Amino acid sequence: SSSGKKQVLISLSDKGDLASLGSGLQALGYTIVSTGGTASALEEAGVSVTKVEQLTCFPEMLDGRVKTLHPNIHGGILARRDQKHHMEALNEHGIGTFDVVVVNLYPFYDKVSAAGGISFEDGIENIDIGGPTMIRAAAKNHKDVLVVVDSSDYPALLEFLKGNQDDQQFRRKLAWKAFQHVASYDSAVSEWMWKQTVGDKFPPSLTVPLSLKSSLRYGENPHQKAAFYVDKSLSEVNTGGIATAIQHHGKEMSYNNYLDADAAWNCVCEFKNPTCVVVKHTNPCGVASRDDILEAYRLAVKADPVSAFGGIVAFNVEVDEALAKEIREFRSPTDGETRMFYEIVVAPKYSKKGLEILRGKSKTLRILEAKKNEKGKLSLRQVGGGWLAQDSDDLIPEDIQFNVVSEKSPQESELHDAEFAWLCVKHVKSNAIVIAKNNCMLGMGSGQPNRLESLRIAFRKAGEDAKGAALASDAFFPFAWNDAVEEACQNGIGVIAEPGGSIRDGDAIDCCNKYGVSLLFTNVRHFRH
Ligand code: 93A
Repeated sequence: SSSGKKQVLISLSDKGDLASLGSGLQALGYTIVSTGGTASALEEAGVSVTKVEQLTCFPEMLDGRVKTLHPNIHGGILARRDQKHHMEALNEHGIGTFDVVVVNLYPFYDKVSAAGGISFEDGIENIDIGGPTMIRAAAKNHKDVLVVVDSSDYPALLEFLKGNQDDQQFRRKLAWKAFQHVASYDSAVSEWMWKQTVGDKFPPSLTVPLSLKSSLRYGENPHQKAAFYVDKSLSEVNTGGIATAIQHHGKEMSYNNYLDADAAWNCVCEFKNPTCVVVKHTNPCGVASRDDILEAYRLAVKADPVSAFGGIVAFNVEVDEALAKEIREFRSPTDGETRMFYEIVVAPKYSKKGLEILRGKSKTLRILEAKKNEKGKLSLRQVGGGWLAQDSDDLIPEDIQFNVVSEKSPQESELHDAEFAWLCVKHVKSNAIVIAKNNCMLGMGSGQPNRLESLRIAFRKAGEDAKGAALASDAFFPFAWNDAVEEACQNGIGVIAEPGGSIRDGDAIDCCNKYGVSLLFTNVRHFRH
């Protein structure tokens, strides 16, 4: 400062940990300058503080819109200490320098996304102007001004100030964080503003910056570097999905682990009854719902034990002691001997005992506790030079009509099987065919460049069990005769569910009528490219 005393500027909306920060800085001999609410909070904590108005010789104006926007504040942040004329200018005007700036912003995102929402006017008033200005100024001049935007950095800040070694890396890291913070803040404001002009209609404004969650050991393959980012909005409000899952145990999650766990979790969350889903390479290879979750687990593994080995097992119910034991002990149905091995178990909850038992299964087994994905999220995928955006595929069976188009009507149980198969097929990569019966997926064919091939794979897996079962196809059958529909009928399928909408629909209907099979048109498609 002009008097040579070390000064820190503190202006916080989130006043968590303020008292310890304030007393820590005071103990180190800093003069603390603060805005109204922050100053009161510091005084209450017994920390002496200089009010911003004393420096600006201006009252807070315009309902607080102008508090810190003043040369006596910004001169003290932005002046270059190594430029003689900068320091002379400060002296001339009696402006002191700031060594540290600690600011967090009006909680704009929380306010506009609060249940019930807020009015347009309130949204506007929650746009912080002075705060980002101080943060950006301090971050620009980080060589001489430490900028802190995150309360988890307070201890490191105090440690740094105690030592007398300078560290430009530390300063740069804080500056990086500061610019990230302001960028994510402004993108939240801009997205909200966009919605105020176009409503929730497409296309959305896409400015969401991502925040780095962790570096990954490698990508899809060991020669590819990789990292995991989360939506900034995700880290601000703790929403669901695999990105916010808690890992209780096991080896570090890999790039492919995240993809597979996401697929398994998304699929299992579709079901209302206790369900187990086994995923391998992002495709469900076993799905079963049962009142008894132990049985559901065994059935899901049995559906394709070879694929299930080394797979991801997901549950939509708590993993308790009995289930954990079953996961630990269950032997591969292929040889009846080898204990099943998995990469990941994911569930909404674990009992204490359940977790303890699973931990004992293997050192590496990743145990994830996840929260349900939020509906209505945007789905983004990268292509060369750009991004594709779409609504996530949130359709549930209740949204879908299963219209009977064949002469034969399905029995109640067949209709139920068709619905179950339909829920599964949504999560299988196109071209997708699922065969299911009695709340259990018996076979699936995925990712083949033609539907007939997927169908053949599904039947091969289902074997004799396919008789009387339901078959779901993620898109319509382009040709019926001598093709997929006929082959399904010949294999003894009981009911077929498909979107319909092909110019050859008539052929498919004729074929089902010839074989006495029920055919249901859903009018919706579940491609998954
Ligand atoms: O209204 S502002 O955009 N104008 C300003 O000049 C200003 N200065 C600080 N917002 C401003 N702030 C913000 O006030 C800070 O970013 C901080 O979030 C908040 C702290 O206010 P108080 O100390 O009165 O609780």
